Amino acid sequence: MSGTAGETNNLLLAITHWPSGPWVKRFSELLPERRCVAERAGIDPASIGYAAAWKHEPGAFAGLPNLKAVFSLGAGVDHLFRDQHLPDVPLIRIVDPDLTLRMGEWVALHVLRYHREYDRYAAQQKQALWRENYDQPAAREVRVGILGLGVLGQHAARVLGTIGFDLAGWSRSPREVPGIACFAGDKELPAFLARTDILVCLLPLTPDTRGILNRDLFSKLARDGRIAGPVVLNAGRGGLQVESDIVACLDDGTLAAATLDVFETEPLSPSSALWLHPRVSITPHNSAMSAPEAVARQVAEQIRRFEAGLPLENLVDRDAGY
Ligand code: NDP
Ligand code: OXD
Repeated sequence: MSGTAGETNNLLLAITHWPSGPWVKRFSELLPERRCVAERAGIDPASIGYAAAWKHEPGAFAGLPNLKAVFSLGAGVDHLFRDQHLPDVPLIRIVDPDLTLRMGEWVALHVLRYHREYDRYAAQQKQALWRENYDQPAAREVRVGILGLGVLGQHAARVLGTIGFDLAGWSRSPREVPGIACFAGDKELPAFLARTDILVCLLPLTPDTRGILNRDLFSKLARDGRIAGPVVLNAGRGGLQVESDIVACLDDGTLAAATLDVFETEPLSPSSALWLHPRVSITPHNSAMSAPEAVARQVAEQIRRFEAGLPLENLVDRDAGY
């Protein structure tokens, strides 16, 4: 068995849904003095000091007596909490400029798509039809509301603010962000929704936010906007949305369109009505991929900081669930 009793700082990579090979390779380059393994077999459990996880098998960290921290390889941590046996060690999430920039691109792409009526012109092109729309709103006339004013929400707001959109954001605790009308908590949610034409969801999935994107919420979005009707974008988590409500609200006009990157069940079933719905756009949970190159560096730096006696950063609040 590798890993002698004296070693306690090896790294276990507990990854499903993504290929683990690139992660093992990158971590081994960054942390050459220790073993970085994707399997527990053949390694002394007492030699594992850290774990890095993406949708790990529940129980994967049980029986690791020297485990000091678990790192999520993504910004979201709901996947960690599916494990009832999650050890009582610090949980750390990813805050990474590479990931944040990618999300900003995705949000800008899809907000602009609705604002600039991309689908109308794509349909016209198919008919060789030259028809200008002389009633195009300016970005400042379109109200974008961002659910979740954290790292990703605030960056998306900065990108959209540069384009000129009229911005609002909603968070759990009150925030002040220049250039954004800020709303917080359940009490202020209706006022936020009432001034939102394009809703961008960048919330974490927690017991408080599960199913929040439902008919009741959609029915409170603005209906007096300069675009064709309320639009929803969700790149937070699939568990935030009620997919049957999205389809029904699109069909009865409560929503004009939806762009979804995340789904109640992933991969999205081939039989889902969302795939072929004419007003739904789908991306396969890749709005902001975790690139091993960038994300592994973050984790390796944190391990080195921790071993040098410095505090861990981007700690997860277990009570809040994010
Ligand atoms: P942060 O923790 O930085 O921000 C979360 C925001 O959501 C905060 O503003 C927080 O409020 C708010 N929030 C949390 N709970 C509530 C609530 N009950 N009511 C109102 N607001 C709430 O997270 P990130 O911005 O880094 O990431 C957000 C999520 O994006 C991740 O959790 C993940 O699920 C998803 N994600 C998706 C990716 C993809 O590829 N699709 C990629 C990366 C992330 P407060 O400010 O008060 O704390
Ligand atoms: C994340 C994700 O949480 O990719 O980082 O979904």
